[in-house]
Amino acid sequence: MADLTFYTNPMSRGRIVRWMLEEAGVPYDTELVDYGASGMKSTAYRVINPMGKVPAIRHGETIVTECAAICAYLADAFPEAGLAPDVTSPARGSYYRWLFFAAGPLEQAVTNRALGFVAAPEHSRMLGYGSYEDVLSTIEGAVSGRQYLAGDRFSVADLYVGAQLSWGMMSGRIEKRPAFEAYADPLMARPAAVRAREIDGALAPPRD
Ligand SMILES: N[C@@H](CCC(=O)N[C@@H](CS)C(=O)NCC(=O)O)C(=O)O
Repeated sequence: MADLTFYTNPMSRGRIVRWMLEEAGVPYDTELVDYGASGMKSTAYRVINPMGKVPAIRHGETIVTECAAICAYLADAFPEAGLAPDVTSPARGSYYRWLFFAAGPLEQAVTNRALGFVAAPEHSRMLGYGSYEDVLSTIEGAVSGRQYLAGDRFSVADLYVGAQLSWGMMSGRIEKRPAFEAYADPLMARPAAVRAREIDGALAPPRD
């Protein structure tokens, strides 16, 4: 039994963490959690995540929830994988900036829009993401002409932003833009990303 347990469902944001685990190249056990009362919303699972949601990890005695936090935690817990800029590196600024931007404003703007919540323009001051349009043009500016967001090598910021953009475009929640595709497509072709998709694809229920 590994010291690291990954709680997930193959049809969930857990796919982002699976990719991260495959990039880190460390041994882990997977515990599949079903949607609903007997799985994610059970008393037993709420000990892991009181929100009753996946993904989550347990590393020794440490429990981490929230995709972006899990990925950042794993990068620091397994530094030999080289998935985060050094804490003293100036690239750490861009690393935090885009990781938090994608976990907050980008996710909220895209989800709210997909669900049909339309805020009046005068409410954009109160909304952390301002507007969907501003969020998309900001992230477009960040990725345009760049292979990586933090310094000159792949990091968790790319994994998380790339996953959001790629799966967002695939589901139609994020409009396709050439800059998004040019940035995200090579990330999704990384061997660890392909491996992660294969693992979760095999665990997912067959399509009718
Ligand atoms: N902010 C969380 C979102 C987690 C989340 O909403 N997960 C969904 C699956 S993608 C879930 O577990 N939904 C089950 C439910 O709420 O009943 C993260 O980034 O990890």
